[in-house]
Amino acid sequence: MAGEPQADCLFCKIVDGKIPATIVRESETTVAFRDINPQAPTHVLVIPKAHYPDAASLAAAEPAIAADVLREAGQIAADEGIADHGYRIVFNTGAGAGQTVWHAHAHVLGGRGLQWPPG
Ligand code: D5M
Repeated sequence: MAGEPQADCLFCKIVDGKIPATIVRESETTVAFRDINPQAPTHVLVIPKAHYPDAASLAAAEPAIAADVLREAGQIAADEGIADHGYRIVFNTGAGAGQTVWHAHAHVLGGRGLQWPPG
């Protein structure tokens, strides 16, 4: 069923505490943890606890939780001290855009200059 945990999903396992992660924030509906392969001095992933394969399907099914993900991303940027200089929230969507984990997640990136357009 949509939103239910998936046994073979890495990020569902992090939500369940079955795989360790460096958790920086948690809310009723979200978890945020440091990316294992950081691309910037601050690189945190914010995920919904519910399983949806990407950000668009999350927003379509649970718009309030999608908003929670964005609010948490903004709070993390403030807490990490990257908000004043500028930071990026990225939802890679689809393999062609670099998505490798099929559980919706926002990358929060900052602490260095960020180029535009992204690669
Ligand atoms: O982003 C998926 C991201 O997930 C990628 O930047 C690595 C990160 N990742 C993968 N495994 C882990 C664990 N175990 N902890 C923390 N971060 C992890 P995508 O946009 O799908 O390419």
